[in-house]
Amino acid sequence: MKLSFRWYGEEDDISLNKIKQIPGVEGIVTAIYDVEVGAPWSLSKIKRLKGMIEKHDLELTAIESVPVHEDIKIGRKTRDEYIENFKTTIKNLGKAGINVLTYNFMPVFDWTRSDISYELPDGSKALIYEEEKVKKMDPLQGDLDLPGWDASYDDQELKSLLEEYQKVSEEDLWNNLRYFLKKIIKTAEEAEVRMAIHPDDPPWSIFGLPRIIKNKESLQKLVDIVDSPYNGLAICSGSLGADSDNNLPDVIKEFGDKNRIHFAHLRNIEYIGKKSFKEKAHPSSHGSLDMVEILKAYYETGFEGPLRPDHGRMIWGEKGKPGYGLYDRALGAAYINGIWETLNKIY
Ligand code: DNO
Repeated sequence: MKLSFRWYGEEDDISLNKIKQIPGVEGIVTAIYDVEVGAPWSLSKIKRLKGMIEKHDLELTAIESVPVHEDIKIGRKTRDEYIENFKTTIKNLGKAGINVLTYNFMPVFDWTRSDISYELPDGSKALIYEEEKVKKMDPLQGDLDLPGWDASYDDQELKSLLEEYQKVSEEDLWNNLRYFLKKIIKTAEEAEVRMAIHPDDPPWSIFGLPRIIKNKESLQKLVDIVDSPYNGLAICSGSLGADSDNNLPDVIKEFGDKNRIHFAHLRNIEYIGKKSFKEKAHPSSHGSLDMVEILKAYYETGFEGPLRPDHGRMIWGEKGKPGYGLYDRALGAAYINGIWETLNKIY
């Protein structure tokens, strides 16, 4: 694996210099943030981004993410134009030599929590998802604003979008995803860009919206849509792992052996109810997921793609983007690095 770190571009308070100082980190995952959702990414912008990263002796190991326009997810008539734009972005990424593209197919909202600053007993602040609280949340009231959410809608637009989704069933969403993949995977193959879908986070429906990428069965359904290694997965331990019925080492072995995992996110959570969890520090001793077993599964499948620590808590008084401070993620990177080094020695 290539140990990587997420960076939010030039606006990020955490500089590439600082990231470079984390032992073992060799890759950066990032995106272009100043292009409107649905518009193509130009080759010059991509090259500029890549150049900035390489100047720090780091490698741009994955794009996270290219957002998929809602017209594609809803299946509006205008989707073809956005699919063409997406293809242009894939081609340009390929021309720049960037080979992993993460995306997701979650309607309207990306990852969701009920509180982004929940105080743990040690005084650190973590993200938490409590089903009862989320049920009472009104997305139209702007209770929350998370880094993955598209903030470009005004209230009216958001309201009509949510209304339109009332008519979109899970099966419709699958059909729209199928339509999208059938159109883009050939381009991805030609450009040598591996598509990696991120699972829904959490892996169940929220705010009455359909969510479909949530377990082994749905991952299988996804890879079957187009039988190509370029139609692959980003496995996020914290997202899939939020459902305790998902067995992560088993999922990793299954799809890793088939060369369908192109990107890995490592995060620990602690179950506090059937559909409720707290985000915790990375070590297995702090949460419900066994990180050694998860990393061992990647190791055994010969995983060579980017792997990054996912969300961290806010510790030592740090303030920053929810989940994306420096300190706790750096501790996570060091922990992952230590396990990997050990696996290398004992195998
Ligand atoms: C959350 C992230 C997600 C992820 C997208 C991928 O922290 O893992 O926002 O980047 O869902 O498209």
